[in-house]
Amino acid sequence: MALTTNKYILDWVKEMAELTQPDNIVWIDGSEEQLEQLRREAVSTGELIKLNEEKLPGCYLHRSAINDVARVEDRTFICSRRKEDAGPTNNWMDPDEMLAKLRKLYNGAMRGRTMYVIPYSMSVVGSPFARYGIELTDSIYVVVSMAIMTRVGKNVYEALGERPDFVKGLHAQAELDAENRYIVHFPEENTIMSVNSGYGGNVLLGKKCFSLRIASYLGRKEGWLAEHMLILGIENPKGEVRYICAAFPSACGKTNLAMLIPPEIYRKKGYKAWCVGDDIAWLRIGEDGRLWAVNPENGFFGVAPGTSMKSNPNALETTRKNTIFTNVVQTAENTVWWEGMDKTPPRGAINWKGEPWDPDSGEKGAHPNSRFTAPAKNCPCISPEFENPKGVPISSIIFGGRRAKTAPLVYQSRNWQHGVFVGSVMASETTAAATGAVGVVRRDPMAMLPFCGYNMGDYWQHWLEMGKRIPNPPKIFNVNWFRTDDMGHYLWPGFGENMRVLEWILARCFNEIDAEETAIGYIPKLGDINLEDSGVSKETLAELLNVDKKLWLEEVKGIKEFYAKFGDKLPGELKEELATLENNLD
Ligand code: OXD
Ligand code: MN
Repeated sequence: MALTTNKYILDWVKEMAELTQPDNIVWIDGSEEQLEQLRREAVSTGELIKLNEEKLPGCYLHRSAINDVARVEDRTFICSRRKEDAGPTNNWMDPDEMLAKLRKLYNGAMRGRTMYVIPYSMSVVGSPFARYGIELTDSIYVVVSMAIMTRVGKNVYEALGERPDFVKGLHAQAELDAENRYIVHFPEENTIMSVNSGYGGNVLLGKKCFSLRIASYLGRKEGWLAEHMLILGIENPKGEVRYICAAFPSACGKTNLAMLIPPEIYRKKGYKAWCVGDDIAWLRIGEDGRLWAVNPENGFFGVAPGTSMKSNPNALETTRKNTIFTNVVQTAENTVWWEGMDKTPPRGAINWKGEPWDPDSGEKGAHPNSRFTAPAKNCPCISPEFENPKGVPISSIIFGGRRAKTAPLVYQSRNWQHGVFVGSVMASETTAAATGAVGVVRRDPMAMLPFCGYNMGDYWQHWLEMGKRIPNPPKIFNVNWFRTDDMGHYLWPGFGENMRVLEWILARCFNEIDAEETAIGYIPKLGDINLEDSGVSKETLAELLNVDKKLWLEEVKGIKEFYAKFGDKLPGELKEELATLENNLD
């Protein structure tokens, strides 16, 4: 029975059911009873595998189809009415043409199946930040995963009332046909359509599709920002908590930084770190003139491989109950394993494809993009402010990527406009070879390349406009944990040691410390990064902070090439900043 009287929802569900023709429609109410019943049903069909209840209570394993294991950027579309509104970094098709194509794929796609109607909220239901969505899906995996990643429940209907401003999301697994897989956004219609996939990033529509692509579009219209950023609070010995947001491309350690454990010398002094979010931040200007952030999600969809007691004990602890694992190794004792968890791969285990696996075969047991979907409240360092509907005030925005050489360990932009420039030219390299060969640079502005729901040039302009409206804006920095020596060895230990850099950043934000000016911005004075017990020498720090003008002139060339794609949409302010950089390097 329908759980709402909202006419817009009822009409849309009816229309989509007529198109996809499910045998049944089940309205999800968010109750534990209903979710448990669905988990049982999924276990009976093999869609979920119940894991060892003693070792991993409430945990399940899911295997996606072998051809369906990652986000598909080449099949992801922004179908705005005008092509120029999608811009040069997005795939675009005329919305009517795309709809005609999709209708054929959805036609009868749920025959013999059940359509689940999931009401969900991004952010705390009823809060000023909250935005609501309804996802229609024929996958129980999606229902139970959405119940971890978002706030699912009947109260969404109450909060929405009779209003039409919810995000419509339609997902059908159809044939899981990779040739006809589409992840499509109609920003002007508040609509997302996903077909022929069952992989989380393509089908948990609250995440990338809504909270970044649609929300970035809404943010521009309404004067706020939806960003691919973690949110972290650093508590000092006086008990003050200062918050940062940080944007890094995939595989640059966002979840690790979000759950950072400060080094012992900091813990002894009373420093603590609190995770507010690991992937998405919605940012608004507060009444006090600062920028405030909420994490709209309610869980973590983290990459499993590499997560260990050493790299991220908090993440590992987060996954010890009520978690859904996707495409990891299933051990003989019905627990999970992945590469990088420890040094002893299990014997007699089953690989991500569901086949018996021999660790000596040279084949990986877990898929490199295997995932955990875990409730945020499981995280040992989850911030007490996680549920605060107002969010947290942001002192610093940090951009970063993986650069073997060019970018120093840390530098500060001169002001907001320069900071937007720094974010707009963000880049990350494919992993450098051990010989020190430099990888291929991919530009990934603000780590939003695959997630910006409109023209990236307009997006930069929006950032610049926001800066003019924030009386007390966060200071903007760039970090690079991945700088290497000429042999290709990392110079910086990373992980918890990154606290040392955050300490400098926060001290800069509160005008507690001086800095040195360079051609690219401010860098720390050599004595101002605490190296006690870090194993890093002052000489190494000097190398980490070195700004090589020759490399930066090369960088300028790359930026010019990238900027040229945006034509008239490139804001004049960014052209100015590029010219200033070039001048400073002369
Ligand atoms: C990503 C993710 O791909 O967070 O960025 O899953
Ligand atoms: Mn992400």
